[in-house]
Amino acid sequence: MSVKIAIISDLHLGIGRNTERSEDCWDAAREAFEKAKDCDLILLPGDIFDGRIPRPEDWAKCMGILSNVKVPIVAIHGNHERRGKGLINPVEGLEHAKFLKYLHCKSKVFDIKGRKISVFGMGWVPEAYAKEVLHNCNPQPVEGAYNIFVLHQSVSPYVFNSIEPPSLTLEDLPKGFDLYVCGHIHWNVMDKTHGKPFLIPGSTVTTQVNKSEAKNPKGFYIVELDDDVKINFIKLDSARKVYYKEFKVDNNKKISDITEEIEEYLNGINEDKKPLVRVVVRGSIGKGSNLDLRYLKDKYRDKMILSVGVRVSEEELEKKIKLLRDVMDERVSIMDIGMRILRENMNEMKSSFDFEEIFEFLVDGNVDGAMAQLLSNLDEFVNKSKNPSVDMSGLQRWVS
Ligand SMILES: [Mn+2]
Repeated sequence: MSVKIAIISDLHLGIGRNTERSEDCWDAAREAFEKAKDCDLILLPGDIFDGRIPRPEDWAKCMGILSNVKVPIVAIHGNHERRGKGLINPVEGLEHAKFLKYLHCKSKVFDIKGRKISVFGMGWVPEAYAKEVLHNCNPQPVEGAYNIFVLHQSVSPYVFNSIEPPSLTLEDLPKGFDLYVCGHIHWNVMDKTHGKPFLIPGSTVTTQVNKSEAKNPKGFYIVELDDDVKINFIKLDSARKVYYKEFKVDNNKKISDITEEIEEYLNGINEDKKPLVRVVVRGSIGKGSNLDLRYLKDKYRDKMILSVGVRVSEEELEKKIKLLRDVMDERVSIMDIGMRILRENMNEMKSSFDFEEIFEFLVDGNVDGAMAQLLSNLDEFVNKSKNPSVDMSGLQRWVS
């Protein structure tokens, strides 16, 4: 008898609230679970929720969906759900309510139709630490089981965000597993490592309108274990179509020609459900030319959800704009940039502070926790500080 495992990743429940797309993540989640209902096990490789502190409305809807699932669910947390030490992340929250089994640096064996299925899970950690954490976890396959290894990281060559380079490559994943599964990346991938399948289902909902997401359908995997292993990608019909197109311009092109070209392209798009359309204009235009395409969004409002990017500038400036855009698109980058700055500053002060812990307290708005952590290290800090320019008077006020 065959065993079917559904792998549904990056549901991002709660994304796009108060926008035209607020129901998209829920439509996708409902469709995915509906299409997975004859499966025997459901694997969620992180970013179930879009936020680390979901709103009650999102909890309620999510639990409504999960409460209809009759088979075991196993999950890890993604970068969107990670919280500091000692704090409960929302995936753990779902485990407390018995909706699923939560794994972080551990495994769980399921007995399904007389077969042993072992899942080893590692939730998201900042990319810089992924290799070390993986090494410390020391994942081992379970003998006599079908062994699945699941994580939520960039795994080179599959990189979510160029700001945060991966420390892991496909080759670094632990040997001896039958199937490797990765969340985090929002487009679907079927590759191999150590001679076994490496699957990225991609997100069920479009989070960024870019080239990769435009040419790649939304959906999830069903892995069917019989005498052999069958892997099927199940497309989601509820997903909005995504269109992405770049227009090149140069100094010789007239503004009216550019707008005409873009409108011609937009006029050719016709979908029942408003598609997500992104148009990007690149190149350089003559000094003083005013390329303002904001009117397009209103003009096509009834036909599509349109965003327009105008990237006409010199190269160095363009790089900086890209960095800013990436930062705006992905919250984790801000966290990582923040953490990097904090770490650099603290290294400069030659302190032995646990900057990561302090940063996590700050991210969670727990200023008291951060302060307590600072104060507990203060004596050591004062003794060790070799930097006479550090003004300690402000901090010492707190301990006196
Ligand atoms: Mn994600």
